[in-house]
Amino acid sequence: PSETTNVPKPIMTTSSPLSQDELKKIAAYKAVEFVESGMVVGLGTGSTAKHAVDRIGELLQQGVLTNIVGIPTSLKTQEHACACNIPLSDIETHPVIDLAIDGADEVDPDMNLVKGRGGALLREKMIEIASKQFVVIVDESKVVEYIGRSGLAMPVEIVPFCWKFTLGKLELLFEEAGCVGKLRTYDENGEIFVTDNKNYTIDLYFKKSIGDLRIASDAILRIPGVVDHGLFIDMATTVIVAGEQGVTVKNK
Ligand code: ABF
Repeated sequence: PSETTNVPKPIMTTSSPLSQDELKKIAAYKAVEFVESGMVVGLGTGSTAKHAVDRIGELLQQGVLTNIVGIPTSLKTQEHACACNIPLSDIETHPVIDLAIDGADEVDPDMNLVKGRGGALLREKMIEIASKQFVVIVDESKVVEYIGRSGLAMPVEIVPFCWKFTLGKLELLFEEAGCVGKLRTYDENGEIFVTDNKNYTIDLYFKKSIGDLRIASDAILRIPGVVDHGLFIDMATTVIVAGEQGVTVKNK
């Protein structure tokens, strides 16, 4: 059974609404309260997770936290965590992670997630699956009734070889959901986005629900050319949502 606690909003300096970035920061700071000295910590990617990395760096600097080992989920996070003087390692050296903190693009009522719009889904999944606790941090705009509800992309990382073939197979798989796949590019000039693992990303858009998430996940992974996808099913152990009314902490 899940447990939900409402924590009062920690920052109330003005009556004006908090920006989305302020909400992300509130969620991130709340998650860092779960970090204890001596822990191996998975460091997420994206603008929300960046606040958590900043906070861990700050607490290390102040001596409030000691002996932390960070496991970055992307090259970008690695660079940023290095700049914050967080000692880093990887899952070959630390195959068991105490706690990972990361953002998400969608969170459903069962704490299933869509991730990967930040382009780092594969390393995120490898690291977060290896984590005893996985704390997801979002502002309230990411909370959805069902996966796909936001109308935003569900990313799939694929090998570059004959990518149009793989894109076609993905569209066919979700034909009934009105799926359209788009190869991710950096910008309108069409330069293809390349992941940290030298792969491509297909963003899938659906007109209808994709139904059972486990069936969808297994079917995507059976397509040759697919490396992994942005559905994170039954992985989050805690979801922290920051909204105008305060912070909600939901545990599995
Ligand atoms: C990563 O960053 C991704 O899995 C997710 O796609 C994205 C969320 O970005 P942001 O925190 O910038 O909204 O966690």
